[in-house]
Amino acid sequence: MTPDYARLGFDVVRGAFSAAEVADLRAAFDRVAAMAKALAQALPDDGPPTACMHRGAQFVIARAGLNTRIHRVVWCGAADRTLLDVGADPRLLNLAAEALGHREFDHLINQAHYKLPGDTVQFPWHQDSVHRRYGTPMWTDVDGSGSYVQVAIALDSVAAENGPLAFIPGSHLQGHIPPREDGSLPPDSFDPATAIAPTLSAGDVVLFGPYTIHGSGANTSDRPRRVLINGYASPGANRRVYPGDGAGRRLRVPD
Ligand SMILES: O=C(O)CCC(=O)C(=O)O
Repeated sequence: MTPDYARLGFDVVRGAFSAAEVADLRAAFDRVAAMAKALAQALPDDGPPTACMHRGAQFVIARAGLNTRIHRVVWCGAADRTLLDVGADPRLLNLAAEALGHREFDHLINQAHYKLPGDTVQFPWHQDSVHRRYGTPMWTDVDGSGSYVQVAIALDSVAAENGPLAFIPGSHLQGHIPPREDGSLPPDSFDPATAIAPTLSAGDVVLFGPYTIHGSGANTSDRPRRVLINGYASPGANRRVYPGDGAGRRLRVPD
């Protein structure tokens, strides 16, 4: 575990992916976005975000007139092999190994976030432990420090104006915080004024643990803020079946 990951609950690895690799991932995002657009034609105008399974991935999308709002594409790699393969990239697996202290994982999350200009998509402050179903029979923190790590690859440069991921440094030290009935975190559990939103270049990677409070606001710029997110769990932690063909596959750091 890097010192920053241990102290802050997140860390940034600069230049993990080359410009050519980023170009391939962007092309895959474009192919998946074209699928989302075609699927959205069947949705009512201005309806709520709707989950549609297509080619083994779950598209959570809405239609606004001629525009498609892509909230997320869950297990996107089922729909586009390039995105699945990068989830097994040794660079990511080595980061997960360093964070979790072992070399084998259940690959739970392989998710595309687009945050295109004007799409208003945002992610309120939360801990990923809630999404992993902490506190239910579906999740056990087998290693006592979260048993999960999430790694986001930036496909665009990220700054204040295009909806950066922001983290509350040190918030992971509180462990899991039971959310309120509406799903929000208790206001006394963190101070948003302390948030850090790392500026990223395309190809940088940011990793964070399941107890690190994080979120992101709307993209108010005229350029996208795409990230590919992969999430790895310690074997034995998860008992939930995730949407997507092949989700939850077992991966190992190559010898
Ligand atoms: O893409 C984002 O800005 C938010 C991602 C996030 O909150 C998550 O993956 O848990």
